[in-house]
Amino acid sequence: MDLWFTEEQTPLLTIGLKVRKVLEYRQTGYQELAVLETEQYGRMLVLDGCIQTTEVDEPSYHEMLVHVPMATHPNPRRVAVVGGGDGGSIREMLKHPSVEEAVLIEIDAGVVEAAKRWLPSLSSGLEDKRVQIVHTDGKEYMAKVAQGELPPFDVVVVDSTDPVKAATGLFSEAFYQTVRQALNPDGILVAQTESPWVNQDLVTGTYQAMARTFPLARLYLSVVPTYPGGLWCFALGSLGPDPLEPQGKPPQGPCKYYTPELHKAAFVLPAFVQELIGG
Ligand code: AG3
Repeated sequence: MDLWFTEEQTPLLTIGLKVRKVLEYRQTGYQELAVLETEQYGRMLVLDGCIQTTEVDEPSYHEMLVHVPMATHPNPRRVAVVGGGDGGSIREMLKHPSVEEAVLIEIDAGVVEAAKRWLPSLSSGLEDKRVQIVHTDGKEYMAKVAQGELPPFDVVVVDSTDPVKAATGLFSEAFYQTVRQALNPDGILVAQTESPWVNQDLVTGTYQAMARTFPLARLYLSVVPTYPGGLWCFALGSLGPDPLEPQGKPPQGPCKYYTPELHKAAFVLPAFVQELIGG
């Protein structure tokens, strides 16, 4: 049988992957969740029709999202992931031996359950004793940290879906300001901010919001073949160290994508991306 999954990345553009098997398909209460086994990229998590991650290309996303801020910070001990219920970002954070506590704030318990069942290569770290999983809205959780009800973080990573539903507010300046208040001195925030080919206004808007919120803001890139446009942005805001001069240590576990050289190279932007952020 010829079974294909198609994501409509924009009304004018699709990506299609041949599917070997449907492993799970259900409504979680928050969203429509599917885990599909694809011929090309291994197992794949899809939420509301949008590809979130595949076993094969996920390192170029999770390693760059996480190791750039974690190697920049001199000593990240208490860290958080907002979203990221598949566990890929937490797995990468645990490659930094300085980490004492890693909090995963994922609104949808269904995503964590599916990842534990079907995506062990991503979710393995979720059982680590340094990890705490909280199923609540990331904005509400960070507001509590900002108000001093919960202890602050050294590094916060926003590993969200596209700006839809509960994730919309995670791309706002108000949220960045809340996270700024939830950080220790020298703290760093990184957010995934979509594609410079297909989400140009969003890339400009989120970078500018980051630059208004933090004394230092930078944009960097990776390549994720299954995401719209392939070329992918991350916006970083820092209260202390500059990612161009990392103060910490590289990850202590094996990486498929990240290297200290690539860390620096990721900040070298194509002309059209420089233009998007007013450079
Ligand atoms: N977060 C970013 C996924 C965005 C993909 N967008 C799309 N396919 N339209 C992924 C979460 C992985 N931990």
